[in-house]
Amino acid sequence: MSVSRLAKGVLSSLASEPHPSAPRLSGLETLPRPRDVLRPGFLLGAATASHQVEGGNDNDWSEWEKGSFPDGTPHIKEGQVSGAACDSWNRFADDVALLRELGANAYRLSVEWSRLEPEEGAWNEAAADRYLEGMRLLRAQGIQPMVTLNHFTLPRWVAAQGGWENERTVEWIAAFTRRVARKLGGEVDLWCTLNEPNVLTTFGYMDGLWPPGVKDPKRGAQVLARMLRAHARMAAELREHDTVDADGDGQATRVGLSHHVRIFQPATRSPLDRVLAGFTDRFFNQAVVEANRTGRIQLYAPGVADIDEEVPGLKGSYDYLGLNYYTRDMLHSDLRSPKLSRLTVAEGRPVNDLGWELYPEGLYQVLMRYGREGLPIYVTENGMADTSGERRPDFLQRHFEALVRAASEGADVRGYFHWSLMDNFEWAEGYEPRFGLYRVDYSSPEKRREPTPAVATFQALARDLGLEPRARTDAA
Ligand code: GCO
Repeated sequence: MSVSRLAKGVLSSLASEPHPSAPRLSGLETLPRPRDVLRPGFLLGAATASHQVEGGNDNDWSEWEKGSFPDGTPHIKEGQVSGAACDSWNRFADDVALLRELGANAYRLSVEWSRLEPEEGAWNEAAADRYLEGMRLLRAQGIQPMVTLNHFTLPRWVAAQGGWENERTVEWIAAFTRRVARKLGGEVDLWCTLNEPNVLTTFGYMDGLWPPGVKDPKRGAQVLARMLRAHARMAAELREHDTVDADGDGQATRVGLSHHVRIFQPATRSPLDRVLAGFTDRFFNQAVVEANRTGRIQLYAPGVADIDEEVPGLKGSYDYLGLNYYTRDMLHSDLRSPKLSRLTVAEGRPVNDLGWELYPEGLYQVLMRYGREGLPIYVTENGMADTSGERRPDFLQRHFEALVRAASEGADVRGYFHWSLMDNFEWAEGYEPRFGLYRVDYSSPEKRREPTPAVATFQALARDLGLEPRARTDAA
Protein backbone atom coordinates (compact mmCIF):
# COMPACT_ATOMS: atom_id res chain seq x y z
CA MET A 1 0.00 0.00 0.00
CA SER A 2 1.45 3.33 -0.93
CA VAL A 3 1.77 6.10 1.62
CA SER A 4 -0.04 8.57 -0.59
CA ARG A 5 -2.95 6.19 -1.00
CA LEU A 6 -3.15 5.75 2.74
CA ALA A 7 -3.07 9.50 3.27
CA LYS A 8 -5.74 10.00 0.64
CA GLY A 9 -7.89 7.38 2.33
CA VAL A 10 -7.51 8.96 5.74
CA LEU A 11 -8.34 12.42 4.43
CA SER A 12 -11.39 11.35 2.54
CA SER A 13 -12.60 9.31 5.50
CA LEU A 14 -12.44 12.34 7.69
CA ALA A 15 -14.09 14.42 5.06
CA SER A 16 -16.88 12.04 4.22
CA GLU A 17 -18.07 10.97 7.69
CA PRO A 18 -20.93 9.24 5.96
CA HIS A 19 -23.73 8.87 8.41
CA PRO A 20 -24.27 11.72 10.80
CA SER A 21 -24.27 14.07 7.83
CA ALA A 22 -26.80 11.98 5.92
CA PRO A 23 -30.20 13.55 5.46
CA ARG A 24 -32.59 12.87 8.33
CA LEU A 25 -35.90 11.14 8.05
CA SER A 26 -38.52 13.39 9.49
CA GLY A 27 -42.04 14.65 9.08
CA LEU A 28 -43.69 11.26 8.71
CA GLU A 29 -47.00 12.92 9.53
CA THR A 30 -46.80 14.62 6.15
CA LEU A 31 -45.84 11.44 4.34
CA PRO A 32 -47.18 11.40 0.82
CA ARG A 33 -49.35 8.48 -0.21
CA PRO A 34 -47.28 5.68 -1.68
CA ARG A 35 -49.32 5.46 -4.86
CA ASP A 36 -48.82 9.17 -5.52
CA VAL A 37 -45.06 8.81 -5.21
CA LEU A 38 -44.04 5.35 -6.36
CA ARG A 39 -43.85 4.66 -10.05
CA PRO A 40 -46.51 2.61 -11.76
CA GLY A 41 -45.20 -0.94 -11.90
CA PHE A 42 -43.56 -0.66 -8.48
CA LEU A 43 -42.71 -4.19 -7.33
CA LEU A 44 -43.95 -5.17 -3.91
CA GLY A 45 -42.84 -8.64 -2.99
CA ALA A 46 -40.98 -10.98 -0.71
CA ALA A 47 -37.66 -12.80 -1.01
CA THR A 48 -36.21 -16.23 -0.26
CA ALA A 49 -33.13 -18.21 -1.28
CA SER A 50 -32.91 -21.79 -2.52
CA HIS A 51 -30.76 -23.29 0.21
CA GLN A 52 -32.81 -21.61 2.92
CA VAL A 53 -36.22 -22.87 1.79
CA GLU A 54 -36.06 -25.66 -0.78
CA GLY A 55 -34.84 -28.53 1.34
CA GLY A 56 -32.81 -31.52 0.19
CA ASN A 57 -29.86 -29.56 -1.14
CA ASP A 58 -26.41 -31.07 -1.42
CA ASN A 59 -23.73 -28.36 -1.67
CA ASP A 60 -20.84 -26.73 0.18
CA TRP A 61 -23.22 -25.54 2.90
CA SER A 62 -24.88 -28.90 3.55
CA GLU A 63 -21.36 -30.26 3.96
CA TRP A 64 -20.34 -27.41 6.29
CA GLU A 65 -23.47 -27.91 8.41
CA LYS A 66 -22.15 -31.30 9.52
CA GLY A 67 -18.89 -29.93 10.90
CA SER A 68 -17.57 -28.04 13.87
CA PHE A 69 -14.88 -25.50 14.70
CA PRO A 70 -11.58 -26.59 16.25
CA ASP A 71 -12.93 -25.87 19.76
CA GLY A 72 -15.76 -28.34 19.18
CA THR A 73 -18.57 -25.78 18.70
CA PRO A 74 -20.77 -26.89 15.81
CA HIS A 75 -20.67 -24.73 12.68
CA ILE A 76 -24.42 -24.21 12.94
CA LYS A 77 -26.10 -23.24 16.18
CA GLU A 78 -26.99 -26.34 18.17
CA GLY A 79 -25.62 -28.51 15.37
CA GLN A 80 -28.70 -27.98 13.22
CA VAL A 81 -28.72 -28.85 9.52
CA SER A 82 -30.81 -27.27 6.76
CA GLY A 83 -32.32 -30.68 5.90
CA ALA A 84 -35.85 -30.45 4.57
CA ALA A 85 -36.03 -26.67 5.27
CA CYS A 86 -39.51 -25.43 4.23
CA ASP A 87 -39.74 -28.17 1.60
CA SER A 88 -40.40 -25.46 -0.98
CA TRP A 89 -38.96 -27.68 -3.69
CA ASN A 90 -42.09 -29.80 -3.32
CA ARG A 91 -44.43 -27.08 -2.08
CA PHE A 92 -43.75 -24.28 -4.51
CA ALA A 93 -47.44 -23.93 -5.33
CA ASP A 94 -48.13 -23.27 -1.63
CA ASP A 95 -45.55 -20.50 -1.66
CA VAL A 96 -47.16 -18.94 -4.70
CA ALA A 97 -50.49 -19.06 -2.86
CA LEU A 98 -48.89 -17.14 0.01
CA LEU A 99 -47.64 -14.47 -2.39
CA ARG A 100 -51.14 -14.15 -3.83
CA GLU A 101 -52.60 -13.85 -0.38
CA LEU A 102 -50.14 -11.06 0.40
CA GLY A 103 -51.08 -9.22 -2.78
CA ALA A 104 -47.44 -9.35 -3.91
CA ASN A 105 -46.69 -8.67 -7.55
CA ALA A 106 -43.09 -9.93 -7.39
CA TYR A 107 -41.04 -12.72 -5.82
CA ARG A 108 -37.27 -12.79 -5.44
CA LEU A 109 -36.04 -16.37 -5.34
CA SER A 110 -32.84 -18.13 -6.27
CA VAL A 111 -32.00 -21.13 -8.41
CA GLU A 112 -29.68 -23.69 -6.86
CA TRP A 113 -26.52 -24.24 -8.87
CA SER A 114 -25.76 -27.54 -7.10
CA ARG A 115 -29.16 -28.90 -8.09
CA LEU A 116 -28.86 -27.89 -11.73
CA GLU A 117 -25.21 -28.85 -12.17
CA PRO A 118 -24.51 -31.47 -9.50
CA GLU A 119 -21.30 -32.64 -11.21
CA GLU A 120 -18.93 -30.71 -13.44
CA GLY A 121 -20.44 -30.66 -16.91
CA ALA A 122 -23.62 -32.54 -15.84
CA TRP A 123 -26.97 -30.81 -16.20
CA ASN A 124 -30.14 -31.81 -14.42
CA GLU A 125 -32.78 -31.04 -17.03
CA ALA A 126 -35.62 -32.30 -14.81
CA ALA A 127 -34.69 -29.76 -12.13
CA ALA A 128 -34.42 -27.02 -14.77
CA ASP A 129 -37.91 -27.95 -16.02
CA ARG A 130 -39.21 -27.71 -12.50
CA TYR A 131 -37.82 -24.20 -12.09
CA LEU A 132 -39.32 -23.24 -15.45
CA GLU A 133 -42.69 -24.53 -14.31
CA GLY A 134 -42.34 -22.45 -11.14
CA MET A 135 -41.62 -19.28 -13.15
CA ARG A 136 -44.67 -19.96 -15.32
CA LEU A 137 -46.82 -20.46 -12.27
CA LEU A 138 -45.68 -17.15 -10.81
CA ARG A 139 -46.28 -15.23 -14.00
CA ALA A 140 -49.70 -16.82 -14.48
CA GLN A 141 -50.59 -15.31 -11.09
CA GLY A 142 -49.31 -11.87 -12.03
CA ILE A 143 -46.15 -12.27 -9.93
CA GLN A 144 -42.92 -11.16 -11.56
CA PRO A 145 -39.96 -13.38 -10.69
CA MET A 146 -36.62 -11.84 -9.81
CA VAL A 147 -34.14 -14.68 -10.09
CA THR A 148 -30.89 -14.73 -8.13
CA LEU A 149 -28.30 -16.95 -9.78
CA ASN A 150 -26.12 -17.42 -6.74
CA HIS A 151 -27.24 -16.97 -3.17
CA PHE A 152 -24.13 -18.06 -1.25
CA THR A 153 -24.03 -21.81 -1.98
CA LEU A 154 -21.65 -23.60 -4.35
CA PRO A 155 -21.85 -27.08 -5.83
CA ARG A 156 -19.49 -29.41 -4.04
CA TRP A 157 -17.37 -29.90 -7.16
CA VAL A 158 -16.75 -26.14 -7.37
CA ALA A 159 -15.94 -25.91 -3.65
CA ALA A 160 -13.62 -28.92 -3.93
CA GLN A 161 -11.59 -27.07 -6.55
CA GLY A 162 -11.13 -23.96 -4.44
CA GLY A 163 -14.54 -22.31 -4.86
CA TRP A 164 -14.26 -18.54 -5.02
CA GLU A 165 -10.49 -18.77 -4.61
CA ASN A 166 -10.18 -20.44 -8.00
CA GLU A 167 -10.30 -18.13 -11.01
CA ARG A 168 -11.97 -20.91 -13.03
CA THR A 169 -15.09 -20.44 -10.91
CA VAL A 170 -15.67 -17.26 -12.92
CA GLU A 171 -15.93 -19.32 -16.10
CA TRP A 172 -17.95 -22.06 -14.44
CA ILE A 173 -20.53 -19.66 -13.10
CA ALA A 174 -20.67 -17.81 -16.42
CA ALA A 175 -21.43 -21.10 -18.20
CA PHE A 176 -24.08 -21.93 -15.60
CA THR A 177 -25.62 -18.48 -16.10
CA ARG A 178 -25.78 -19.04 -19.87
CA ARG A 179 -27.75 -22.26 -19.42
CA VAL A 180 -30.14 -20.71 -16.93
CA ALA A 181 -30.66 -17.66 -19.16
CA ARG A 182 -31.54 -19.88 -22.10
CA LYS A 183 -33.82 -22.07 -20.02
CA LEU A 184 -35.69 -19.46 -17.99
CA GLY A 185 -35.22 -16.33 -20.09
CA GLY A 186 -38.64 -16.71 -21.72
CA GLU A 187 -40.27 -16.20 -18.32
CA VAL A 188 -37.73 -14.08 -16.47
CA ASP A 189 -36.57 -10.54 -17.20
CA LEU A 190 -35.30 -9.48 -13.82
CA TRP A 191 -32.02 -11.08 -12.81
CA CYS A 192 -29.77 -10.79 -9.82
CA THR A 193 -26.34 -12.25 -10.49
CA LEU A 194 -24.94 -12.59 -6.97
CA ASN A 195 -26.25 -12.14 -3.47
CA GLU A 196 -24.15 -10.01 -1.14
CA PRO A 197 -20.57 -10.65 -2.24
CA ASN A 198 -19.45 -8.46 0.68
CA VAL A 199 -21.26 -10.60 3.26
CA LEU A 200 -20.03 -13.89 1.83
CA THR A 201 -16.51 -12.52 1.79
CA THR A 202 -16.73 -11.27 5.37
CA PHE A 203 -18.20 -14.40 6.93
CA GLY A 204 -16.55 -17.01 4.70
CA TYR A 205 -13.06 -15.58 4.30
CA MET A 206 -12.46 -12.96 6.98
CA ASP A 207 -14.32 -14.18 10.08
CA GLY A 208 -14.19 -17.87 9.16
CA LEU A 209 -17.77 -18.41 10.31
CA TRP A 210 -19.17 -19.69 7.00
CA PRO A 211 -17.71 -22.09 4.45
CA PRO A 212 -14.91 -22.37 3.60
CA GLY A 213 -14.03 -21.13 7.12
CA VAL A 214 -11.07 -18.98 6.09
CA LYS A 215 -9.86 -16.25 8.45
CA ASP A 216 -7.72 -14.12 6.22
CA PRO A 217 -8.89 -10.64 5.25
CA LYS A 218 -6.37 -10.50 2.38
CA ARG A 219 -7.83 -13.62 0.81
CA GLY A 220 -11.28 -12.21 1.49
CA ALA A 221 -10.51 -9.08 -0.51
CA GLN A 222 -9.29 -11.24 -3.41
CA VAL A 223 -12.52 -13.20 -3.30
CA LEU A 224 -14.61 -10.03 -3.34
CA ALA A 225 -12.72 -8.86 -6.42
CA ARG A 226 -13.20 -12.24 -8.09
CA MET A 227 -16.92 -12.17 -7.39
CA LEU A 228 -17.19 -8.81 -9.11
CA ARG A 229 -15.33 -10.21 -12.10
CA ALA A 230 -17.82 -13.08 -12.08
CA HIS A 231 -20.72 -10.63 -11.92
CA ALA A 232 -19.45 -8.83 -15.04
CA ARG A 233 -19.24 -12.12 -16.95
CA MET A 234 -22.65 -13.24 -15.74
CA ALA A 235 -24.24 -9.94 -16.77
CA ALA A 236 -22.82 -10.35 -20.28
CA GLU A 237 -24.15 -13.91 -20.52
CA LEU A 238 -27.61 -12.85 -19.40
CA ARG A 239 -27.79 -10.07 -21.97
CA GLU A 240 -26.62 -12.36 -24.75
CA HIS A 241 -28.75 -15.39 -23.94
CA ASP A 242 -31.97 -14.01 -22.49
CA THR A 243 -33.39 -12.17 -25.46
CA VAL A 244 -37.08 -12.72 -24.70
CA ASP A 245 -38.98 -9.79 -23.24
CA ALA A 246 -41.26 -11.78 -20.94
CA ASP A 247 -43.19 -8.88 -19.44
CA GLY A 248 -43.44 -6.82 -22.61
CA ASP A 249 -41.84 -3.67 -21.19
CA GLY A 250 -39.38 -3.45 -24.05
CA GLN A 251 -36.43 -4.88 -22.10
CA ALA A 252 -35.59 -8.58 -22.19
CA THR A 253 -33.16 -8.45 -19.29
CA ARG A 254 -32.64 -6.22 -16.34
CA VAL A 255 -29.49 -7.22 -14.51
CA GLY A 256 -28.24 -6.25 -11.11
CA LEU A 257 -26.87 -7.74 -7.94
CA SER A 258 -28.03 -7.70 -4.34
CA HIS A 259 -25.70 -5.64 -2.29
CA HIS A 260 -25.81 -5.67 1.49
CA VAL A 261 -25.52 -2.12 2.81
CA ARG A 262 -25.05 -1.18 6.44
CA ILE A 263 -24.76 2.10 8.20
CA PHE A 264 -21.34 2.29 9.88
CA GLN A 265 -21.29 5.08 12.36
CA PRO A 266 -18.22 6.04 14.40
CA ALA A 267 -18.99 5.08 18.00
CA THR A 268 -17.17 8.09 19.43
CA ARG A 269 -15.79 11.39 18.18
CA SER A 270 -12.29 9.93 18.16
CA PRO A 271 -10.59 10.60 14.81
CA LEU A 272 -9.55 6.93 14.61
CA ASP A 273 -13.14 5.70 14.94
CA ARG A 274 -14.14 8.15 12.24
CA VAL A 275 -11.33 7.18 9.90
CA LEU A 276 -11.99 3.48 10.31
CA ALA A 277 -15.76 3.93 9.91
CA GLY A 278 -14.95 5.67 6.63
CA PHE A 279 -12.63 2.87 5.46
CA THR A 280 -15.11 0.20 6.45
CA ASP A 281 -17.91 2.03 4.70
CA ARG A 282 -15.95 2.33 1.49
CA PHE A 283 -14.71 -1.25 1.53
CA PHE A 284 -18.04 -2.81 2.50
CA ASN A 285 -20.64 -0.46 1.02
CA GLN A 286 -19.11 1.71 -1.61
CA ALA A 287 -16.70 -0.43 -3.68
CA VAL A 288 -19.43 -2.67 -5.11
CA VAL A 289 -21.56 0.30 -6.12
CA GLU A 290 -18.72 2.26 -7.66
CA ALA A 291 -17.59 -0.73 -9.69
CA ASN A 292 -20.54 -0.17 -11.99
CA ARG A 293 -19.73 3.50 -12.54
CA THR A 294 -15.97 3.20 -12.94
CA GLY A 295 -15.55 -0.30 -14.37
CA ARG A 296 -12.83 -0.79 -11.77
CA ILE A 297 -12.59 -2.85 -8.64
CA GLN A 298 -11.01 -0.63 -6.04
CA LEU A 299 -10.66 -2.21 -2.64
CA TYR A 300 -8.52 -0.54 -0.11
CA ALA A 301 -8.23 -1.24 3.60
CA PRO A 302 -5.05 -0.49 5.52
CA GLY A 303 -2.85 -3.56 5.78
CA VAL A 304 -5.52 -5.75 4.22
CA ALA A 305 -6.21 -4.85 0.64
CA ASP A 306 -4.90 -2.59 -2.04
CA ILE A 307 -6.66 -3.73 -5.18
CA ASP A 308 -7.24 -1.48 -8.14
CA GLU A 309 -8.03 -3.21 -11.40
CA GLU A 310 -10.06 -2.51 -14.47
CA VAL A 311 -12.51 -5.28 -15.35
CA PRO A 312 -13.85 -5.69 -18.86
CA GLY A 313 -17.64 -5.52 -18.90
CA LEU A 314 -17.98 -4.26 -15.35
CA LYS A 315 -18.76 -0.67 -16.23
CA GLY A 316 -22.50 -0.27 -16.73
CA SER A 317 -23.11 -3.91 -15.87
CA TYR A 318 -25.95 -3.03 -13.49
CA ASP A 319 -29.30 -2.04 -14.93
CA TYR A 320 -30.37 -1.64 -11.33
CA LEU A 321 -28.81 -1.82 -7.93
CA GLY A 322 -30.33 -4.23 -5.40
CA LEU A 323 -29.94 -3.14 -1.80
CA ASN A 324 -30.33 -5.46 1.18
CA TYR A 325 -30.74 -3.26 4.22
CA TYR A 326 -31.14 -4.45 7.80
CA THR A 327 -29.33 -2.36 10.38
CA ARG A 328 -26.75 0.13 11.62
CA ASP A 329 -23.47 -0.59 13.41
CA MET A 330 -21.48 1.61 15.74
CA LEU A 331 -17.81 1.19 14.94
CA HIS A 332 -15.04 1.26 17.55
CA SER A 333 -11.45 1.19 16.40
CA ASP A 334 -9.62 -1.87 17.70
CA LEU A 335 -6.14 -2.12 16.31
CA ARG A 336 -5.68 -5.65 17.68
CA SER A 337 -8.47 -7.03 15.51
CA PRO A 338 -7.58 -8.10 11.94
CA LYS A 339 -10.39 -5.82 10.73
CA LEU A 340 -9.07 -3.02 12.97
CA SER A 341 -12.45 -2.43 14.50
CA ARG A 342 -15.37 -3.98 16.32
CA LEU A 343 -19.04 -3.23 15.99
CA THR A 344 -21.68 -2.63 18.64
CA VAL A 345 -25.29 -1.50 18.80
CA ALA A 346 -26.08 2.12 19.62
CA GLU A 347 -26.93 2.34 23.29
CA GLY A 348 -30.53 1.99 24.31
CA ARG A 349 -31.81 1.32 20.81
CA PRO A 350 -34.35 -1.42 20.04
CA VAL A 351 -32.97 -4.60 18.49
CA ASN A 352 -34.35 -7.69 16.75
CA ASP A 353 -34.04 -11.25 18.08
CA LEU A 354 -30.49 -11.43 16.70
CA GLY A 355 -29.48 -8.20 18.43
CA TRP A 356 -29.48 -6.07 15.26
CA GLU A 357 -30.62 -2.50 15.78
CA LEU A 358 -33.99 -1.57 14.28
CA TYR A 359 -33.18 1.61 12.40
CA PRO A 360 -35.69 2.50 9.66
CA GLU A 361 -34.01 5.85 9.13
CA GLY A 362 -31.07 3.92 7.74
CA LEU A 363 -33.17 2.71 4.83
CA TYR A 364 -34.03 6.30 4.00
CA GLN A 365 -30.33 7.19 4.23
CA VAL A 366 -29.13 4.44 1.91
CA LEU A 367 -31.85 5.18 -0.61
CA MET A 368 -30.96 8.86 -0.62
CA ARG A 369 -27.30 7.97 -0.94
CA TYR A 370 -27.61 5.50 -3.81
CA GLY A 371 -30.96 6.31 -5.36
CA ARG A 372 -30.02 9.54 -7.05
CA GLU A 373 -27.13 8.35 -9.16
CA GLY A 374 -29.08 7.42 -12.26
CA LEU A 375 -29.45 3.76 -11.35
CA PRO A 376 -32.86 2.39 -10.41
CA ILE A 377 -32.92 0.74 -6.99
CA TYR A 378 -34.76 -2.31 -5.75
CA VAL A 379 -34.72 -3.01 -2.05
CA THR A 380 -34.04 -6.71 -2.56
CA GLU A 381 -34.14 -7.56 1.18
CA ASN A 382 -35.31 -5.92 4.38
CA GLY A 383 -36.75 -7.68 7.38
CA MET A 384 -36.36 -8.64 11.01
CA ALA A 385 -35.88 -11.74 13.14
CA ASP A 386 -38.96 -11.71 15.37
CA THR A 387 -40.17 -14.97 16.85
CA SER A 388 -43.24 -13.39 18.41
CA GLY A 389 -44.29 -11.89 15.08
CA GLU A 390 -45.72 -8.98 17.07
CA ARG A 391 -43.07 -6.43 16.20
CA ARG A 392 -42.84 -7.08 12.49
CA PRO A 393 -45.92 -5.02 11.48
CA ASP A 394 -44.36 -1.84 12.85
CA PHE A 395 -40.98 -2.73 11.33
CA LEU A 396 -42.52 -3.22 7.91
CA GLN A 397 -44.65 -0.10 8.13
CA ARG A 398 -41.79 2.13 9.24
CA HIS A 399 -39.33 0.84 6.69
CA PHE A 400 -41.88 1.23 3.93
CA GLU A 401 -42.53 4.79 5.08
CA ALA A 402 -38.80 5.45 4.94
CA LEU A 403 -38.80 4.16 1.36
CA VAL A 404 -41.77 6.32 0.38
CA ARG A 405 -40.14 9.37 1.94
CA ALA A 406 -36.93 8.74 -0.02
CA ALA A 407 -38.92 8.24 -3.24
CA SER A 408 -40.78 11.51 -2.63
CA GLU A 409 -37.42 13.24 -2.34
CA GLY A 410 -36.06 11.89 -5.59
CA ALA A 411 -34.68 8.41 -4.92
CA ASP A 412 -35.43 6.22 -7.93
CA VAL A 413 -36.72 3.19 -6.04
CA ARG A 414 -38.64 0.66 -8.09
CA GLY A 415 -39.43 -2.13 -5.68
CA TYR A 416 -39.37 -3.57 -2.17
CA PHE A 417 -38.90 -7.25 -1.30
CA HIS A 418 -39.47 -8.22 2.30
CA TRP A 419 -37.10 -10.79 3.80
CA SER A 420 -38.63 -13.22 4.06
CA LEU A 421 -41.77 -14.76 2.65
CA MET A 422 -41.57 -17.41 5.38
CA ASP A 423 -39.27 -18.53 8.17
CA ASN A 424 -36.26 -20.40 6.86
CA PHE A 425 -32.75 -21.70 7.49
CA GLU A 426 -30.78 -18.69 8.70
CA TRP A 427 -27.27 -19.96 7.85
CA ALA A 428 -25.00 -20.26 10.90
CA GLU A 429 -27.94 -19.29 13.14
CA GLY A 430 -30.00 -22.29 12.06
CA TYR A 431 -33.78 -22.28 12.42
CA GLU A 432 -34.13 -20.21 15.55
CA PRO A 433 -34.38 -16.73 14.05
CA ARG A 434 -37.76 -16.26 12.41
CA PHE A 435 -37.81 -13.75 9.60
CA GLY A 436 -41.01 -14.90 7.90
CA LEU A 437 -44.17 -13.00 7.06
CA TYR A 438 -45.46 -16.56 7.41
CA ARG A 439 -44.43 -18.68 10.34
CA VAL A 440 -43.34 -22.18 9.38
CA ASP A 441 -44.31 -25.07 11.61
CA TYR A 442 -41.22 -27.20 10.99
CA SER A 443 -42.60 -30.06 13.05
CA SER A 444 -45.61 -30.57 10.81
CA PRO A 445 -45.05 -32.94 7.88
CA GLU A 446 -46.39 -30.35 5.43
CA LYS A 447 -44.22 -27.57 6.94
CA ARG A 448 -47.40 -25.61 7.52
CA ARG A 449 -47.18 -21.89 6.77
CA GLU A 450 -49.19 -19.69 9.14
CA PRO A 451 -49.70 -15.96 8.71
CA THR A 452 -48.01 -13.65 11.22
CA PRO A 453 -49.60 -10.28 12.03
CA ALA A 454 -47.40 -8.57 9.41
CA VAL A 455 -49.38 -10.25 6.63
CA ALA A 456 -52.20 -7.75 7.24
CA THR A 457 -49.69 -4.88 7.14
CA PHE A 458 -48.28 -6.11 3.85
CA GLN A 459 -51.78 -6.51 2.41
CA ALA A 460 -52.64 -2.94 3.35
CA LEU A 461 -49.52 -1.70 1.55
CA ALA A 462 -50.45 -3.83 -1.46
CA ARG A 463 -54.03 -2.51 -1.57
CA ASP A 464 -52.78 1.00 -1.36
CA LEU A 465 -50.73 0.33 -4.49
CA GLY A 466 -53.80 -1.04 -6.24
CA LEU A 467 -52.77 -4.69 -5.84
CA GLU A 468 -55.25 -7.31 -4.83
CA PRO A 469 -54.61 -9.83 -2.08
CA ARG A 470 -56.51 -13.04 -2.77
CA ALA A 471 -57.42 -15.67 -0.19
CA ARG A 472 -55.53 -18.93 -0.24
CA THR A 473 -57.83 -21.49 -1.68
CA ASP A 474 -55.70 -24.51 -0.88
CA ALA A 475 -55.04 -25.94 2.54
CA ALA A 476 -51.32 -25.07 2.52
C1 GCO B 1 -28.14 -12.37 4.07
C2 GCO B 1 -29.00 -13.07 3.09
C3 GCO B 1 -30.19 -13.77 3.60
C4 GCO B 1 -30.37 -13.77 5.09
C5 GCO B 1 -31.05 -12.50 5.55
C6 GCO B 1 -31.28 -12.44 7.05
O1 GCO B 1 -28.24 -11.16 4.20
O2 GCO B 1 -27.37 -13.02 4.75
O3 GCO B 1 -29.20 -12.50 1.86
O4 GCO B 1 -29.92 -15.05 3.11
O5 GCO B 1 -31.11 -14.85 5.49
O6 GCO B 1 -30.28 -11.41 5.20
O7 GCO B 1 -30.06 -12.46 7.71
